Amino acid sequence: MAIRTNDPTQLFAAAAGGDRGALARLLSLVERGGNDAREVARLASPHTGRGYVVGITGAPGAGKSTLTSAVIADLRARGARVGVLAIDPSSPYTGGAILGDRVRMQDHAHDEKVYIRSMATRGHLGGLSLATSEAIRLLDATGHDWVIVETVGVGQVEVEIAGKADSTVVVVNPGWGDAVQANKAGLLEIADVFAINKADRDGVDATRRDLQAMLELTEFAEDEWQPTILTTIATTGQGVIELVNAVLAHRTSAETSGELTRRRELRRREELREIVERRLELRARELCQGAQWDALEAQVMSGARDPWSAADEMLRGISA
Ligand SMILES: Nc1nc2c(ncn2[C@@H]2O[C@H](COP(=O)(O)OP(=O)(O)O)[C@@H](O)[C@H]2O)c(=O)[nH]1
Ligand SMILES: [Mg+2]
Repeated sequence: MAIRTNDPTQLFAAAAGGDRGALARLLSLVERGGNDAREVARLASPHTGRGYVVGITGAPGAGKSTLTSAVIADLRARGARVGVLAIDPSSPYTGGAILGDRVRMQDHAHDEKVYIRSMATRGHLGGLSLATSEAIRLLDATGHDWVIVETVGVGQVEVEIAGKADSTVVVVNPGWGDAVQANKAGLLEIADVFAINKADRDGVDATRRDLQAMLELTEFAEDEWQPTILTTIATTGQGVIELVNAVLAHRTSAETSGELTRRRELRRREELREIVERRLELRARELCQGAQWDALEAQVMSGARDPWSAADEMLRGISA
């Protein structure tokens, strides 16, 4: 029976028991931000750490959604429960890209053990980045063995989001320059596995050479993971088993070396810092208005007062 409440505690209990409707509502609370989102974070936190987070990133049209769909099929064949977040900040409101993602993943629409969500982040306190962290935490805490996060790897925020994963797959295409573009976007640094997708097209060898040449410029420590480069044809599923195996190999390596623990600790620390910064930012915006502000602003504008001491006076109120 569908649950008809917006109480986070009840919703969380239902979602943990496999109720997808309850999970959908919790994710909506997360997207909206505010007190309910905080409550969801509080409820989910103690139950996290079991799910494994895989980021799939790359340029628009590289085949990320098609590849994600094929990866879901493989993980399902291995018996796993899978949650997917499809994030495209370049078109948060039009829904165009999101609709495309939906279509490409609709093979799994009726699978009870697959949950796919397109993220919209209107109004969330910390924007896309914090909302994504929350949503990952929620999917992890509600029993998803794998959480796949599809992001467009263009732009600093997007690359940051891609970096929230335990393993990151960077999708490039054959042909001259694609690997170079990925490098410029900062994707080389976060890649654990490269998938040269659309390997049914010309130029696979050139792209592979480009990637290898760029990786050769990177210094790797002796026990450090060196990114795997492999080829896929997402539309037929070719190479997808190998891709999942490469992610599993990276997972094993990161678990053994302690890198996974280190990455997760770093992520939590970054998130904490981000929350503090966002809240201070909001508080600052609140401070820069009202009667006291107007008076000080007028004094500074006329030159009667220097801006530093005026700022000091305003900031005295910040702890209140
Ligand atoms: N020829 C070919 N086309 C592909 C392959 N993978 C994806 N596509 C096509 O590329 C287009 C973009 O794919 P999509 O998964 O939406 O890319 P995204 O924007 O990275 O998520 C679609 O028309 C797919 O059918 C592939 O391996 N080979
Ligand atoms: Mg897509």
